[in-house]
Amino acid sequence: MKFRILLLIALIALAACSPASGTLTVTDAWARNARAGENGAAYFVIENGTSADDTLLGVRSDIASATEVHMSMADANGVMSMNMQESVSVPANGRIEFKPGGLHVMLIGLTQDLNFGDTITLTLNFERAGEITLQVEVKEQP
Ligand SMILES: [Cu+2]
Repeated sequence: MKFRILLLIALIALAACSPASGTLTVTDAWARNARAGENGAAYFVIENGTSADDTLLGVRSDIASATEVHMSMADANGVMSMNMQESVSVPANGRIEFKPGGLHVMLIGLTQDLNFGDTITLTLNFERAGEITLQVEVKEQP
């Protein structure tokens, strides 16, 4: 009997510890190296572990004059262009990958150099999950 109670407690503890269960998480963040005055770019993966749709409403940083969400796309001639995204939908139990050639955070007019090994702070604002602050390392594309 005592053993059974302990087992039950252990199971409850395990359930409570399991990570991304029922939450929205942002992982695998990295940023390109760039010089002050240039534009930088940052990438990450959003995983919505909840059963409700969410929306990324915007991103903030304090190291660029403007921080925007862009989508890169190629036209029929293979010429790449970028469109600013007012928001990005993150479906329930869905995964949105920001990566080179696709969605990215554009750091427009960097106010400082971004050197390999540096860490920058990005704040993502979600409709449901609220604000998520990320420490983003400047590094080679993983
Ligand atoms: Cu861009």
